[in-house]
Amino acid sequence: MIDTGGLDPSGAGSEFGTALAMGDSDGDGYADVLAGAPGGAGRAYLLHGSAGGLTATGGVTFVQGSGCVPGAAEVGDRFGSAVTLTDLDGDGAADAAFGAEGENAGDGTVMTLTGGVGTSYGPSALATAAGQGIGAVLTG
Ligand SMILES: [Ca+2]
Ligand SMILES: [Ca+2]
Ligand SMILES: [Ca+2]
Repeated sequence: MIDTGGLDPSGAGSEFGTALAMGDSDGDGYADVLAGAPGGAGRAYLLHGSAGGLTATGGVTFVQGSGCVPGAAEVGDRFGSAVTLTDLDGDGAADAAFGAEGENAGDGTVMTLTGGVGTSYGPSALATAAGQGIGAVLTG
């Protein structure tokens, strides 16, 4: 049982845990867990590892349009449909990436956070057709 403290992923239909990824996001040597909850607009939670296991202390909730996450949270976006926690910029700390398979009426998008900067990749950036549901699956 993970203590998620005040992050409250338990709302009905949140689909918490649909996607899970592990990586060390802060370089402290303990693996952290990124969990997607794509129900509704969708969100994702970062829980930090510690000597005592996963903890909600210092946990972060990611929502589109909040902090450095690009876009706006809209029902059906399914932000968090897939997540990865891997080092995208080579600085030694894992970076979060999120799929939102329902973004823009099913076009989908992949968002990355590196160095506090969020970037969104949709069909035009990835040179794919519309309506493909980009971000349904991510591997990293
Ligand atoms: Ca860590
Ligand atoms: Ca959106
Ligand atoms: Ca990094």
